[in-house]
Amino acid sequence: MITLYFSPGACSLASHIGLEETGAPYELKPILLAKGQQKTEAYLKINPRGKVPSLSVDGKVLVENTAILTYLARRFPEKKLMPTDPSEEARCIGTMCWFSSVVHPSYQHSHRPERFAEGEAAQAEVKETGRKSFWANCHEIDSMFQKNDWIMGSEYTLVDPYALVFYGWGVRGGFPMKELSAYTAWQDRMMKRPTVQKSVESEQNVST
Ligand SMILES: N[C@@H](CCC(=O)N[C@@H](CS)C(=O)NCC(=O)O)C(=O)O
Repeated sequence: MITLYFSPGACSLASHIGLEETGAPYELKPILLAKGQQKTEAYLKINPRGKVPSLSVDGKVLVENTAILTYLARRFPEKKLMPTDPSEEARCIGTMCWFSSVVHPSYQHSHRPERFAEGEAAQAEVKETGRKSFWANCHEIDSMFQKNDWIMGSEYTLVDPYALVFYGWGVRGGFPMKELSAYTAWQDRMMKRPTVQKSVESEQNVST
């Protein structure tokens, strides 16, 4: 049995779409960040870091989108969700590592400055620096689509659902995402995929 622990609209959406792409049966367990459910004793037993996503596969827990998406692509090779050529696969992993270690933290700085600095002035500075970095990162993502239909090239991969998370956060954070024409055209393409629609809609239907 495969179980995904997620929170609506969080970065776990990437793993949720990834799982949907496999066509395998799975169950969803909402962990509502807004209600602090990631810090409950029960969830900390699953992921002691108190973060989503977590993917439980027959009782073995995997964490981190990069690891989960790579696992799903390898576990279901017939779905061709990531290249099998080692250097092409490494290019995908490299982009996901950049998402996780640079793009995601830049949004966190702009959204949750109180986690990184004490005092109003310091927090305002962290927030402003975070906004600038996040916007620069969105421009870089936009440039990745200039010649390609999908983020890694001509083929859809599980790196695409991860890039969707940041588009959504950009909209939510009031960034002028429509100015990024290639990223926006790709987002429209993504939203036409039934797997993406299903995952996004099911998260919107979770009562928070
Ligand atoms: N690098 C991790 C990031 C996980 C992460 O920070 N998740 C956030 C949601 S977007 C979370 O669970 N935050 C809860 C908290 O920090 O209390 C990944 O990609 O899986």
